[in-house]
This record gives sequence, structure tokens and C-alpha cells, in this order.
Amino acid sequence: MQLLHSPASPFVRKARVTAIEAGIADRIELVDVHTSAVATHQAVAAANPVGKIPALIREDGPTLYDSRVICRYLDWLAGSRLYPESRIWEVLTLESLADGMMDAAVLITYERRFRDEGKRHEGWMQGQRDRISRSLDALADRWMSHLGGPLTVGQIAVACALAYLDFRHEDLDWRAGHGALSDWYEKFASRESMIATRPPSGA
Ligand SMILES: N[C@@H](CCC(=O)N[C@@H](CS)C(=O)NCC(=O)O)C(=O)O
Repeated sequence: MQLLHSPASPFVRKARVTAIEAGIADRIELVDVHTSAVATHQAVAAANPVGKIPALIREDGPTLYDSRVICRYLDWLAGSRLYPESRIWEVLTLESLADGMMDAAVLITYERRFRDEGKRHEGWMQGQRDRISRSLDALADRWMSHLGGPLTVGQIAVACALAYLDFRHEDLDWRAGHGALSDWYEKFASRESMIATRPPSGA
């Protein structure tokens, strides 16, 4: 299988961490692509009409996207139970919450990258920051017991979202007022799967 990949993407990282935790990372070849909404890589457009990564190209079936479908597929393939049936709605909701944080954070990155400073829409960027801030509060208020339980893709997604905030949006200072979440993340970030997928500083 080939995973269309960029080391800076939190969504790709979620899929890679899932593959490592599921024990099937060696079955996946990473194919580096540089893609963005203003210059979609040809291979990405061919694999996923939406033009986003990750996409998982399989030999024995259609290409899979987006990251939620890929993670669920990898877990099914490995039989790794990272989506435990007994807590499935919680796991999927937590994954969705983390994906929403990543979406908001990635959109801020794009606004900064693709728009000149004077043309950026400050109110819109604040709206994205508010989404992240509300999500952090929800994690701290309602999800800590789940985060402390057996490994799920929900936890993996949250860790990748928080790691991306550190990587691109240090100015948001997400740890402020979220001590327990920060402690949980420090521990999670020391897993081999997280260390192996750390984006290089220049990415
Ligand atoms: N919902 C998608 C989001 C993926 C996504 O936003 N990927 C970004 C990279 S982090 C991307 O491909 N951006 C290119 C673009 O917007 O054209 C998923 O879960 O895979």
C-alpha cells in the first residue's frame, strides 16, 4: 500500500501513528508529495478528487480517503481494536473533535502562508482560534477519562492535533489552563509511534 504523505500534515501523522500502533506500518510505503489548495499535486488529485492527503492507494481495492476512513481500515486490517465496539461512538466523536481542531489549525496555517499580512481576515482567523479553544476546553472538561483509558484512534487523533499546535501555532499557548491535558500529552508524545512520526523542524 502507498500512503500519500507529507511530514508536516497532522492528518497523515494520525494515519501513520495508527499504522504503527496497529503493527502494520511495514506494509505501507510513504510517497512524499507537496500539495496545497493553490497547487494540488497531480498524484493527490488522481488519488483523491478532493485533493487532500492522506490517501491510501491499495493494490487490492479502491484508494481510501480521508484519514478517518484510512485509520478505520488499518485497524480492521490489523485486527488491532483501536476502535473498540463497546465505546465506538465515543471514539468516533473524539476523533471527529480532534480532526476539527486540526482543520481549524491547518486553515490558519494556510491563511498565514497564502495571504499577505494586510489581506488576512482577522475575524475569520479568530473564529478558527475560537474553535480550537472551545475544543481544548471540551477535552479538559469531558474527555480526560477516555484519554486515560486503553489506546484508541480518538487518543491518537487528539495527540496529533496537539502536536500540530506545538509545531505550527506555539503562539496559541494551548497548555495554558489545560494542565491535565498537557500532562496526558507529554506522556503520549513519548510513545515510539509519536517519536517516529515527528515532523522535521524545517517542514
Ligand atoms: N478531512 C481530511 C483533511 C485532510 C487535510 O486537510 N489535509 C491537508 C494537509 S494537512 C491537505 O491535504 N491540504 C491540501 C489542500 O487543502 O489542498 C482528512 O481527515 O484526511
